[in-house]
Amino acid sequence: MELPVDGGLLLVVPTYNELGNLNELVDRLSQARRRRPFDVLILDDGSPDGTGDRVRVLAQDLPWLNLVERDGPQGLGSAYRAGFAWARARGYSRVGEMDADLSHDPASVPMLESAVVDGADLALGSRYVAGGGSEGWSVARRLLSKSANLFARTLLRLPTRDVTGGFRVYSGRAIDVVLEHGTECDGYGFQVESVYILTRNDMRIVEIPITFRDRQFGSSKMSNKVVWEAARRCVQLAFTSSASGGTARPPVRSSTASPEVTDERA
Ligand SMILES: Nc1nc2c(ncn2[C@@H]2O[C@H](COP(=O)(O)OP(=O)(O)OP(=O)(O)O)[C@@H](O)[C@H]2O)c(=O)[nH]1
Ligand SMILES: [Mg+2]
Repeated sequence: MELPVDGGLLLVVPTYNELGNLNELVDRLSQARRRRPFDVLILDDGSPDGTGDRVRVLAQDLPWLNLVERDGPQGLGSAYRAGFAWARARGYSRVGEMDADLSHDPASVPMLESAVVDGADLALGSRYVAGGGSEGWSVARRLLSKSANLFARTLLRLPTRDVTGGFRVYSGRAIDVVLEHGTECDGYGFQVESVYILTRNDMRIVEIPITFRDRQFGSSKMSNKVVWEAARRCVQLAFTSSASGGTARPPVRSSTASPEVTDERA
């Protein structure tokens, strides 16, 4: 009988113009993986500031650091879809996501991964459970985050407190479900879509308190376009769900998962 092999964790980190954060990010990832080893994929969309070039140099001495480069900015959601498929095609059993701007502390990666090893399908770094929070944000930015969460949670009837947060570790089967059902958003709406898909598929989501810190270097890619995209998608999903009496699972679209993926271990 073939024994199940644990393919480990791949942490996907999308980057666009994050050169000012890169050295510290890689240092802190190196430290975190001493507690529990994991691999990292930086998915760079042709950053004009040379982020991709710098990652390529660093990766020469760090076998756990991988780089995928695309031509131009295609959005966070698109980067994650590509990174998730890359991970599963290579047999990783867990997949994480984290921003490159140090808003998420790499030291928390092992804690999130442990929750998945212990049986969660999604361990979500949460600002909105006891012990979690955010630092350095303006009142307006705080309000935007809280209202976006309230809007999505209410409309889609989601029990998860922080549905927009992007510091997460998924089980392999959760990643496969997200890839199979398909997501459309390219901004933070992607995070909401993933929670929605997993909730409707009865997957186990646990929230682990984290402190989010506003970026110190580089600029935010948050825009009105991204906010409207998320709002529109929530309304669309809510209508699809209520048209079917609230019992519908998200519509299955053509799979974006690589056909090479045969790993069912989670
Ligand atoms: N590959 C890729 N990465 C992106 C793109 N847009 C944003 N990112 C990265 O996604 C992560 C989150 O982007 P941020 O600009 O910090 O946006 P945010 O965290 O949603 O918003 P803030 O809370 O304002 O920081 C960062 O690591 C960005 O570099 C993109 O089009 N392509
Ligand atoms: Mg950010």
